[in-house]
Amino acid sequence: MIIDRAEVIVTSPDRNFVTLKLSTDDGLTGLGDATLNGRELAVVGYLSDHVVPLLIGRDAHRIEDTWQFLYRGAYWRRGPVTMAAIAAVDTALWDLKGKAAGLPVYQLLGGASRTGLLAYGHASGRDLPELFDSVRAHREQGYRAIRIQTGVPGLRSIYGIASNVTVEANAGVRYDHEPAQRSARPQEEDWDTRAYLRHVPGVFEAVRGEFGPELPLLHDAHHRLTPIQAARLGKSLEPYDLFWLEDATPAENPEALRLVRQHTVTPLAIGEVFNSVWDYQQIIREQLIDYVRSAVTHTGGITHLRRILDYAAQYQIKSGIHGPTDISPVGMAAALHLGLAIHNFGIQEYMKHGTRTDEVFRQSFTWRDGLLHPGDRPGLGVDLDVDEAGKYPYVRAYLPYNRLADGTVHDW
Ligand code: EZ4
Ligand code: CO
Repeated sequence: MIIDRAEVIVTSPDRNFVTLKLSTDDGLTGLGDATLNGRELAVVGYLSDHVVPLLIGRDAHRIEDTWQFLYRGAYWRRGPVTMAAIAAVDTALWDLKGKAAGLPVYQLLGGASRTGLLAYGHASGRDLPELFDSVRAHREQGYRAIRIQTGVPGLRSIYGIASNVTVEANAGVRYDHEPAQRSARPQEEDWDTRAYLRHVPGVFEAVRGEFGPELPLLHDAHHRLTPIQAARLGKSLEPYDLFWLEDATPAENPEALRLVRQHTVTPLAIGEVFNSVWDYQQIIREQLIDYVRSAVTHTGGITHLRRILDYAAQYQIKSGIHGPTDISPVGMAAALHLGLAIHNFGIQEYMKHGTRTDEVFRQSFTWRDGLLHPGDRPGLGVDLDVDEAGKYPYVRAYLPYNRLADGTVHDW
């Protein structure tokens, strides 16, 4: 199984995706997701200019060796661009190995540890009536766990609220919680931490009042709080029994979670912008978190995320693999195979992709009774329709950013 072709495919059906496609001399193909939201072309360059030439002629069975060769061999280790590129190679090699063995990837990882993966969706609303409608719509779609994001009075637009994009290039396209917007420059949003901290507990009180105590509820603070603010939020949300509070503080300073932990028993999740086991080392060892949020796509692939999750398992820390729309169907499939196999699965984030995306990437996962399953086709179970992908060239898109009332740039 010698790699004789490697192609980097960029397509933008509903949003941009970067996919690595490896072909072997015995006629098999494998896919890996390398999408880095808002910085897609950096990974395209890393792969095309520096990695693809090294892959031709390699034995596709040697997954661990290829991982170590790309990681240690680059000398410049870690970082989102490098780790997304390595992830794409690693994922494509697992896809190939599954196809060569005639087995779905989860079987290669040890087999199923459960019948399906509990998944949560993203409900949001600018106000309570809109939020309640969104929660109801998600329950009708079968979701058994729901993330709650809400508008804050006085703030125009903030992270996590579905909106109709008004920029000309994308007029009329509804992005359900898809923050990257197609435009020449990033959108500016506004932020006020005190207003947010005052507003959010009342929203959770109302949601519990409307939907009862059993529904698992999640919330994402998206790195915007200081440690003491995050501690206060965690404490004020305790009566509403959150499944988790996500990204309470910025990722650069993970030991900030120590202070948060001292003050609240609200479970903590972090890691969507982490990219290696070393980012997690201290907070897993000190048991400062409850859920690991990394995506397969941004954390060096199935091989490396498995390593992080095995380490986390020793401390009763579980998976909460990142699954927003910027993870392609290939990256999602990798997450589902990994989540089905590991013992310390927690929950899987699941946002539906648009119909054009589903025509480019033909998937075989199932969604039944609130549970996801990757399916039983050999490999990852995703086919890329190259002709369909070719209809949608790259479109420049950026994530938004925040400014405070006085004009200061704030964490988004
Ligand atoms: O903002 O994936 O929990 N999910 C998230 C996402 C991230 C986007 C960034 O690309 O925080 O919505
Ligand atoms: Co998040």
